[in-house]
Order: sequence, then structure tokens, then C-alpha cells
Amino acid sequence: MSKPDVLAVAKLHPFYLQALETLYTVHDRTHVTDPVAFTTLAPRILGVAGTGEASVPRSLMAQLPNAKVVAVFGVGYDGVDVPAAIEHGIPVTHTPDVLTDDVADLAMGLVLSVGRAIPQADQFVRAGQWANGPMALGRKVSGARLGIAGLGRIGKAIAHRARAFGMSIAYTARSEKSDSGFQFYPSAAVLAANVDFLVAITPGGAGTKHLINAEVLKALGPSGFLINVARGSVVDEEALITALKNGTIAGAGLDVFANEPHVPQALWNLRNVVLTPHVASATTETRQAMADLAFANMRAGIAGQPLRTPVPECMGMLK
Ligand code: NAP
Ligand code: 8YV
Repeated sequence: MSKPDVLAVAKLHPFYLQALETLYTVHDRTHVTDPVAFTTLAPRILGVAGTGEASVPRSLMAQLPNAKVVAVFGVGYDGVDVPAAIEHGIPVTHTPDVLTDDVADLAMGLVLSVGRAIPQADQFVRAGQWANGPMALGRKVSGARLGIAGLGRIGKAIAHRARAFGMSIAYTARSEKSDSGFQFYPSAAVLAANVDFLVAITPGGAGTKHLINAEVLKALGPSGFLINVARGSVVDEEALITALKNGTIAGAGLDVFANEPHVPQALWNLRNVVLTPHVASATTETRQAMADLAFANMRAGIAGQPLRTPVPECMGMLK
């Protein structure tokens, strides 16, 4: 008997793909590679598998009359048109919590990397420069002021780690979290003006596009560092490059970019940045947990059972 059909809208992580293939026939981006064949296939598609950034637009959902679930491998789901999914009766799921520790760990790793210039120090030794004299001094991290744009699951986990470094913590979010014990500022610019390290960890999408703009970078100032582990869209990348070149800010640690996997050459050429290729959740343990949860959501959705982790907008939906 043939297996039910699901559509992968992005290149899936092998852990997720292998799990799906035990129960389903996975069609890898057929809607893009063979749109004509897809018109015949589309009515058989029962589930859509994606990544955090993968595009699931309204036009695709309109082609999938029998889809029962979109199961995203990632906590962010800014590529999915959720209002359209709800209109088409297709609940959207994601993988919150299981990746929180890893992303917070990488955020702190970037704070330390930019403040103490760890990758640059490694390069300094490898290039044989040590014999010519010492490196330039770094910026002390312990006791510094940390600003967090987005005090959600991951933002709170970053704050928890930063406390162990004796950092003072302030944040911005859509609403104040009075039980957090941290200083709230109503805008990213005011937050930036009051911290040494500013970490962006909001969702992507229209609501946060260029939340970190030229004004925020100016407020962060010439001794301030920006860390972005959110989405590339959250930072105005052109304004950031200008600020890094001009010394408007001291440096940046970036895990996400506007047009991944393409990183502007201007960033490659700068000495005061640390660049990682969207790896904040990329450990074996966490990618397995994400795959398990995304697969569980796919199975539940296709079986018409309660979903493990629907996105907030789809809570209570079941098709
Ligand atoms: P979450 O628990 O939903 O937290 C999101 C936080 O962002 C909330 O505090 C929210 O404020 C705040 N926020 C939303 N819109 C905002 C705005 N316009 N201005 C200021 N703050 C805003 O999500 P999470 O689990 O912490 O994940 C956050 C994001 O991290 C994901 O959506 C994803 O984009 C990114 N991420 C990246 C990686 C990576 O590999 N680099 C990995 C995982 C996640 P309220 O609490 O007031 O609503
Ligand atoms: C993943 C992410 O790397 O969870 C997210 O929102 O950005 C990351 O954990 C991504 O979703 C997989 O491509």
C-alpha cells in the first residue's frame, strides 16, 4: 500500500526527513521544481513540512484542499502565512522550548566572542602575529549591561545565563513583564541607549522588520555591541554595515542574515564582526528533539489527533 503524501517546502534536516519517510512519501519542493506535476499531486498532500524560514504562502495553501497540518521544524514560523492557513483550516505547528537552551547558549557565546574578540584572537595566533606584540584589549563582559529585545522563552533563558556573569539586565518587548525583575524600556532605541550589549531575540515577520535600525544603532553607541540571533529581517542590515564601518557601534555578532545563506561581502570584510551560519539550535541533541516534535505534530495533524505544539494563533484548531 502506498504511503500518504506530504510536501516538504524546504530542504529538511535529515533527522526530520528520515522520521517522515517512515510513514509518508515526502515530495521535496515539487511545487517549485515541477508545478505541472504538482497540480495532480496537490489534492493528495495531507501535510506540509517546513523550516522556520520556509515560505508557505496563501497561494500554496489554496492548492492543498486536503492538507491537515503545517509542521514547522523550528520555533519561528515567519515564513508561514498563518491567517491564510487558518482560513484554509490548516493548523500550523512549531517546535518551541526544545531549542531554547541552545539558542541562549549561542547568544551568550556571541556576547563573549565579540566582547573578548575570541575568533579574532584565534586568528591572531594562527597568523603568527603574537610574536610581534599583544592583541588590542577586549571589553569586559562580567558586570556589563545587557539589553534583550524580546523577553520570551529564549530571551528569559539568555537573561538567566547573563545573571551568572553578574550582568545587569534590561529588555524591551510588546508588553512589560513586571514579574521579571528586569528593567523594561518601551522601545529598542531607549533600551540600546542604556546597555553595552544588545541582543535581538524576537520573532521575524512584518511586526519586527528593522526593529533594530539606524536610530537604535546610534543609541547603542561606539562602545556598544549588537547580537542578532532572531531573524535577519529584525535588523536593517545596510544600516548595520554602515554603523560597523563608521564606528557608530563597536561590533556585532550575527547568526542570522537578511538573505540567507548569502552574507554581504561587506560583512565578511569587517574585523569587528563575528559571523555564524544560523546555527543557534544546531546541536545533535536539539536537532533530534526538534525533529521528534515536528514529526509528532505531523502525525497528530494527519491522524486528526490533538496537536503537540500548535502556534498560538492556531491553539484549539483541529482538522
Ligand atoms: P517567544 O517566546 O514567542 O518570544 C518572543 C518575544 O519577542 C516576546 O517577548 C515578544 O514580546 C517579543 N516581541 C514580539 N514582537 C515584538 C516587537 N515588535 N517588539 C519587541 N518585542 C517583540 O519566542 P522564542 O521561543 O523566545 O523565540 C524567539 C525567536 O527567536 C523565534 O521566533 C525565532 O525567530 C528566533 N530563533 C532563532 C533561532 C536561530 O537559529 N538563530 C533559533 C530559534 C529561534 P511579548 O512577550 O510582549 O509578546
Ligand atoms: C532553525 C530557527 O535553524 O527555530 C527557529 O526559528 O531559526 C532555527 O532553530 C530553523 O528553523 C531550521 O531551519
